[in-house]
Amino acid sequence: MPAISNHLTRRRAMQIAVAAGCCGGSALASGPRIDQITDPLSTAAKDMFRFAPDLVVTEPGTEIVFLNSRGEHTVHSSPQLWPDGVPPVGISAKKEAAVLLPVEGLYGFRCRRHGQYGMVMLVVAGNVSDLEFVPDRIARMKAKPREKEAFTEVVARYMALHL
Ligand SMILES: [Cu+2]
Repeated sequence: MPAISNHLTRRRAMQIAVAAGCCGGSALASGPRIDQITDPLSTAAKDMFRFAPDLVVTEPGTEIVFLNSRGEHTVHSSPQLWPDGVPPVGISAKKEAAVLLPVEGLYGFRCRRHGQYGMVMLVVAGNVSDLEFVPDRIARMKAKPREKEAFTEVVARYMALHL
């Protein structure tokens, strides 16, 4: 990329960041922010539609913010990977939406449209180390194989990185 173009891009990014900081007026949480991405240059469907990041480890009581739940992407809780007693989540047609994680546990999220291609993500709130129940829960999901694989992969990544 030519230097001038790079410079302009950075400058524009700075302007946007400053504007958001001074005048955004948002009452939303400042917790982890999850973007929803459509990448038409990707060669694999699982990368073409994705949450970024797709793994967040945080504490109970955190609010996370989902961006770009518009047009084609949604954020829906996965009932099999969801703490008991916590209300389900369904976000669509929102530029920005906060989700409170009230208790310790695993919070699985999927895009209702692209979950079948593996567009899922996992939030771990608290110190969750007993994951023996997870494979059975994933097996019982009413989901396409690719979605189950994606949940299995992200849970394995959490275990490898944090346990
Ligand atoms: Cu999607």
